[in-house]
Amino acid sequence: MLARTVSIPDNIRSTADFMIHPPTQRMTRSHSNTLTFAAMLLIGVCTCVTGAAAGSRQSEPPPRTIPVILDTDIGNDIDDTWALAMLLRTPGLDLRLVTTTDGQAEYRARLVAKLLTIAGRSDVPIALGAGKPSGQEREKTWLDDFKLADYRGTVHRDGVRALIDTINSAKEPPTIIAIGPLQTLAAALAKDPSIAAKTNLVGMQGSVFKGYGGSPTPAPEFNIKVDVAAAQKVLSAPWRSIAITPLDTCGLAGVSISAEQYETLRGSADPLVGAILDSYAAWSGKDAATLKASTTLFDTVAIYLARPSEPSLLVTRELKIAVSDAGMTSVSESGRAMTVATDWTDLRVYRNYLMKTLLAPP
Ligand SMILES: [Ca+2]
Repeated sequence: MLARTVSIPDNIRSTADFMIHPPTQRMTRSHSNTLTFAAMLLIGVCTCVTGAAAGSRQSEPPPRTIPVILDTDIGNDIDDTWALAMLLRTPGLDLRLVTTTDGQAEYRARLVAKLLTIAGRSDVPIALGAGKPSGQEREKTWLDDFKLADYRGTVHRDGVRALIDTINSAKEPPTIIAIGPLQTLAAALAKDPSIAAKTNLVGMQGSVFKGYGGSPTPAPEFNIKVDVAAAQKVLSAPWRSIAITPLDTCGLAGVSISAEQYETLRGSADPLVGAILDSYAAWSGKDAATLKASTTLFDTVAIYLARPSEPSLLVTRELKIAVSDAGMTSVSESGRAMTVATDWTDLRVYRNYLMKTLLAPP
């Protein structure tokens, strides 16, 4: 793989010799045309459809900022890595804590720590969460010799306690963005049920009217079926609010970075973008140069759903959702009322939003 060293923030120079993809012309003519057309769409068809939409900075006040806790099984599917980077670049979302979930806490925390270090965000505490080991450590080779002890920020070994303390000490209600199986949140609720009433929950969870890949048949979704009891506990708890993006909206093949967009990312000199692409290559077990597009980026939709900017490209419905013992998340009178993102107004515009967010200056 062709690579070059890049300047990294002063506070992380000693941690590693980070490599990224070579700079190429930042934007080809075709990319430029595509983005120009997308900007026209944003202005003409749905002005300020997103907080980061073209023109929003001129005509809209900045979005209010909300404190956020990210609960992630990063290191399972690669989409958590994309989602964390997107969260760091999303206006209005102030990341206060990252908790891991679904076991393998050390491995997941190291991934978070390296990404935050590259992003120059070692101000964010990392907390090792609950769950039994469940899968391969597919991004392990990207971690090289990066140890958790290399992280200059705070690391909480008792992540469940750190989650509870962070919520209880928050001056305004935080939002938990849950993009993995729910063992850590279930453990926190078991220890201190009072946290629910102080917290908003946004999740990449479930499958209501559609299954994977837009299938008309709903299916037990991964984050639910890994620990159904945890999902039942968390998705019935008395949170201040619950909003989910189920497979109906996050599980579509179009929730991804296209081949053309991928080439634009490959040409970016941004260390965080380089880190995404390199860890994606490690995860896929392929040479970075052979990768042409992203996989489905399920978890990025939860980040989008959590942001305080309005209006949204997501169509939402207020539904009562119950989690069955088989892991189905179905509409039921006995279910918990929540906001469910069931459709997109324009998924192509979301892909452009993803790119704009990922390439935004830190
Ligand atoms: Ca995930």
